[in-house]
Amino acid sequence: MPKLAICPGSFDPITYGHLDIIQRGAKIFDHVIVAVFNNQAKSPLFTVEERSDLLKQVTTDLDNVTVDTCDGLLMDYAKEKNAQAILRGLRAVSDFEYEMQITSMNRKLNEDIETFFMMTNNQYSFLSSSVVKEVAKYHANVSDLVPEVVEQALIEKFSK
Ligand code: COD
Repeated sequence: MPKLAICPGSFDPITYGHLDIIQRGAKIFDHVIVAVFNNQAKSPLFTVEERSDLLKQVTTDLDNVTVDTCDGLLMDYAKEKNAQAILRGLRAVSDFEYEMQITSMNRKLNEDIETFFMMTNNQYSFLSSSVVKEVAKYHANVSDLVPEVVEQALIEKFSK
């Protein structure tokens, strides 16, 4: 049976750290669905549609990756798609604690779907969407942190 993984996140906006996890995951799984969640707790800068549009643009070369938007519980979504796995990235110990909590809850909700973690590439271990937004707000160069279309979208957002 083809192995399908859901790579969920806020992606507000997508960074090279996210993209690295998606690209590496696409080499392991037959298909990866990148699911953009409307995580209101994080007061997003970009709408779900804007975030998913940016993701689509930067993953066009990955044939086995699709992008979708989602509201509601991750495990409901994963079951609806018949996914076998959830794919997450790990940067630091702080990520680990948060992921342990979420993974335990997700396993309670559906124990048939496994969560897989991939260690960040060293060069992206400090990278987060929050850091990117913080520096882009002050018009600093973020070209080595995010793809060009994302950099342009940030410039537009912060010029308003
Ligand atoms: N290197 C490697 N990985 C990275 C990097 C980096 N530089 N930056 C981020 N990542 C990883 C993150 O660790 C994460 O795995 C993924 O990329 C996405 O990151 P974010 O920050 O865009 O997304 P999150 O962590 O805000 O996503 C949280 C969810 C939206 C997945 C979560 O809130 C959720 O599942 N919501 C749905 C509701 C639900 O089911 N809740 C039940 C759980 S209790």
